[in-house]
Amino acid sequence: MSVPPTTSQSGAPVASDAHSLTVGPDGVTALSDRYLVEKLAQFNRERIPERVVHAKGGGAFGRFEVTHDVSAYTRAALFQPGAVTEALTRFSSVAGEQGSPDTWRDPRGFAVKFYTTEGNYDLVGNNTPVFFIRDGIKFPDFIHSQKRLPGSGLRDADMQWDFWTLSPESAHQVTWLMGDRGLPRSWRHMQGYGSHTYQWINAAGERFWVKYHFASEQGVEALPAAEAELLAGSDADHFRRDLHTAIESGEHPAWRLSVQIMPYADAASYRFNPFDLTKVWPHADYPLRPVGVLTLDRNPENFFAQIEQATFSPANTVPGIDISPDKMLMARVFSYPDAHRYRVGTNHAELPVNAPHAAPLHNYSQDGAARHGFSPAGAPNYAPNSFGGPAADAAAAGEGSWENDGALVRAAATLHAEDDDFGQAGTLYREVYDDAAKERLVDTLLGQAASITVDDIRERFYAYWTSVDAALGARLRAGAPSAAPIDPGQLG
Ligand code: HDE
Repeated sequence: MSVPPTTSQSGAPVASDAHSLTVGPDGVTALSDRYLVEKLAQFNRERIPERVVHAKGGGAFGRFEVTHDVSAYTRAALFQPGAVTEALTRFSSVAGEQGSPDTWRDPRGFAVKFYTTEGNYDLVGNNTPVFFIRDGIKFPDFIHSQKRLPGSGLRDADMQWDFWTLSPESAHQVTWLMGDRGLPRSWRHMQGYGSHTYQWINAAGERFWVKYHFASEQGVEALPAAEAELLAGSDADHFRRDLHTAIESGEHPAWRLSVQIMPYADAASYRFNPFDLTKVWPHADYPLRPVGVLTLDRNPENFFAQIEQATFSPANTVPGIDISPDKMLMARVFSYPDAHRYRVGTNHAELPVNAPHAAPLHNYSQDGAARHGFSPAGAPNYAPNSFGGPAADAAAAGEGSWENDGALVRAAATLHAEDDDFGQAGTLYREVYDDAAKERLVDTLLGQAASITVDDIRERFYAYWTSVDAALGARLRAGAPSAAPIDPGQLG
């Protein structure tokens, strides 16, 4: 079979991929062997910084199809009746590094990039509807406590539970994490959530608060802890393989997107702080309304170019969608573009996977490392100008807004009638977890208790779970590990 000649990166055919250029067959290697130097130098630079969280993941392309009319609540083009929008979704774990096992207990990232006709919209959520903290200023500390001890470089249960038991707002999410959602059977068998409250703005400029829910059409299934442990050793890429194989074989995973919609004025008096990321809005208060279906039907052609270099940001909103006064979300819209500039580069948004696919680009951004896009010669690179350059247009931008007043303070958010740190965690345990799920939670927590070595922290661990549910706390304390960790099988 005739094949093209191998070339250098500048396109010139090369003489050999097997022999360096030497003085005689046994002599010194010539530094002038440009191809040898180019090949080794490129190899040294193949890795970019991994994501500091959500480093391990995988993803696929597909489309989002609107199935129900929500135009009364948002003018966003991608949510209009009949709209079909190309999408990219990346799933991930949180604390593990790039090579870590997919099946470690962890929340999973569920990040969707919609290539809409009004620009790219990124909905960067998880497989749980809440989060561990409610103020972004705690995020680096939280992640430090979940990763590795600075001295030994080892992960450490004392550190994890020290942080969690000193941060009671974490209880709801930790109850999700230590339950079945912390070990999904695969990325296909888990839900997705926007988690935060976002703002929708309709064509008349009316504002609404919304929460996003992606319901897996494959069903929601958990991976038994013992099986997860075996897979962690036998197939670290189990979830990545599962998704790739399913799509290759024509089994296209899908999720039904629904939203909860809260009238703008309800926020002030709602029984929970609607912008507190550690809380859900009970569906009885604001029922789910169907919007459309996300289907993944195309594997990446190149994992590094299309998944490793993909940059998802909550800052990427489109007309008719905006953020909300959720302290975590307001921190994220700064942090993500900052992470992208550091990890991928100043012009990360120019890469094909991150550039708009269905919307025109008109702005005065220019230059920067590895820049390759530019405006036509003679086009102005400043505004305002009298040479026909683009002009900002508030009506086209369709931005949201909310009222704010008061002195600058550093303080906890205003408590609403039923705000507390353990109530919704207790409801999740008592009313959502069935008996089998409760047993699996107890199993997991006894294992966690057995790995805590500092008595004070273990005591706080029991108090934390007693605050979630008194019977659960008593159960854990009674099952308190002896010197030798309890074998979950002894739960009886
Ligand atoms: Fe992230 N998060 N995050 N996070 N996050 C990142 O962005 C951050 C948070 C989530 O597949 C980083 O590009 C801050 C909540 C996903 O590429 C970083 C805070 C939720 C992904 C970052 C949070 C998420 C990330 C790392 C507290 C669910 C992977 C590299 C205010 C609602 C997206 C990067 C992908 C990635 C910052 C909390 C989900 C460091 C500061 C809450 C799914 O910028």
